[in-house]
Amino acid sequence: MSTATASSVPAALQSFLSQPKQLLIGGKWVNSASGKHFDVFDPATDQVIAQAAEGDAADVDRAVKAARAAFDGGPWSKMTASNRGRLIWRVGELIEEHADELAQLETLDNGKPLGVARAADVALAADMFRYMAGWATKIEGNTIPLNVPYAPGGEFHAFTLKEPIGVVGQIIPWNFPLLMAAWKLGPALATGCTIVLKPAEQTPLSAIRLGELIQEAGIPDGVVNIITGFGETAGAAIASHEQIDKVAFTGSTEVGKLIIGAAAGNLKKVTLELGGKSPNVVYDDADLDMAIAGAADAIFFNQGQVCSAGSRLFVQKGIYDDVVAGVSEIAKNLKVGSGFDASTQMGPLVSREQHDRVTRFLKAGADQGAEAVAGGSAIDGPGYFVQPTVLKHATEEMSVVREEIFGPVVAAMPFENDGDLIAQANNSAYGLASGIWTRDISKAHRFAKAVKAGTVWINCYSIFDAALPFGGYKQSGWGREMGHAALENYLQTKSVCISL
Ligand code: TXE
Repeated sequence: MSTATASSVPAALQSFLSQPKQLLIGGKWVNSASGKHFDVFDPATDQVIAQAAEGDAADVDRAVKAARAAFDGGPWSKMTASNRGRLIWRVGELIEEHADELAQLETLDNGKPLGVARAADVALAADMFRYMAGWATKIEGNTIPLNVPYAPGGEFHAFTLKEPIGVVGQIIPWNFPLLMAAWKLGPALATGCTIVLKPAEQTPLSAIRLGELIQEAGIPDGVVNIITGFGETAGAAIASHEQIDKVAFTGSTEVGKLIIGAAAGNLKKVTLELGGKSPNVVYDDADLDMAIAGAADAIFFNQGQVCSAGSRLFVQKGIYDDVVAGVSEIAKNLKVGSGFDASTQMGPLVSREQHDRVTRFLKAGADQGAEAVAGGSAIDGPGYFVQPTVLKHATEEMSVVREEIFGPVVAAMPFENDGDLIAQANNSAYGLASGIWTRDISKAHRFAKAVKAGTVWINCYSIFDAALPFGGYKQSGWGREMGHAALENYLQTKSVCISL
């Protein structure tokens, strides 16, 4: 591991950053009702780069009224599906047209390497809008033949209507700020819902810029409302609001449980994409070069701040030392620094809190007997950097194996055979993703069936596509995002039955 340095704010962003960052409500950019703002930091330098309006319950209420008006008889509800699809497609195009600027904004606000922001976050976000644009015209009910036992001889024509669920609240995290907004907004727009979106307080900037692009695309006023602010105030107000019909949340499992409680008031529908502690398995018959590089990428990508990160690395006994040495070698040589430095492979963590949280886990791992073969500590500031870390002698009861660290820290553990592997892999409260590296197709398929996880990557890791559903088993969440599965989250089915 070596450290790169670079300057912060790119010239192209200066003008955007110099304007006040307001809330988008009913098609207008407005101050928060309280007039308060909060600081937005560059995680690479610990410097304040902008101030965003601090929305709270009063602003959420204003946004819900705007979203309700746009849904209940507004132009959005009257628009043909085809025209809705065109506008959503246009959002995707505008993201592409502003890709460099959006990538810079993401690097500045989140810290991730610029190349990653451009190739992954921004490209996937554009693709999500385009993919969902196509679905707008393909939301269809069914005709259903009936056989009603207590109405012999009755003739009926029955069918289902698929209707948008209504006003949806969407609360998103800071690890892929623009992309998480796209995952949430895409299907909600395709189905004809209206939205109150709350970005994470650590990274509000790309969502604000996206709001401007959504307006430029011609999405009618009030369809997308954006409330920047904190979770305990603005987020909680969304989760409990009586006029919101559904809430979609991505974040910690702890807050996911709070969302469920808050949503109970009006029984709003809930989908959750929560934490993970995903097993990544290397068998001794794998292509080891590929598996070692894949295992490193599975944990160090996005500074390990990925809910599906391969944070538990299970390696077959005979090759354990070689694989641990290989992943450690990669970790030691990763260039850590500002995301704006072209040579940087790993940026800072997103915030002081996340930095301190990961550092606490590193200390707990060491105290409990895990050995850091690479890394093992924070890097001196000013930014929120930590070393890419490989832990061995990790055991199942350690907090570094049980809990989501959400940082560049992998715990490596040996396994003997298929039987203990499955038991170990499934020994987690989470079930978001998994990976397996083997040349034996039967082993790969057996694992894919037995592992309790929403995604299985075979001889690859962190492959995402707008068409491929993503979501969790167990305490990793409820429901699926992406693919046509995501549309169901935003639809109601109405049965219509006509006596002929
Ligand atoms: O998450 P929070 P934090 C995990 C990861 C990380 C940990 C803590 O393990 O280390 O969570 O991160 C909003 N009502 N993930 O504290 O608090 C908040 O404003 C309504 C996994 O940042 O869950 C933000 O918009 N909303 C993860 C969002 O929830 C509330 C991504 C996420 O913040 C709220 C992020 C409340 N009471 C963290 N409290 C993933 N699954 O990808 C907070 N929020």
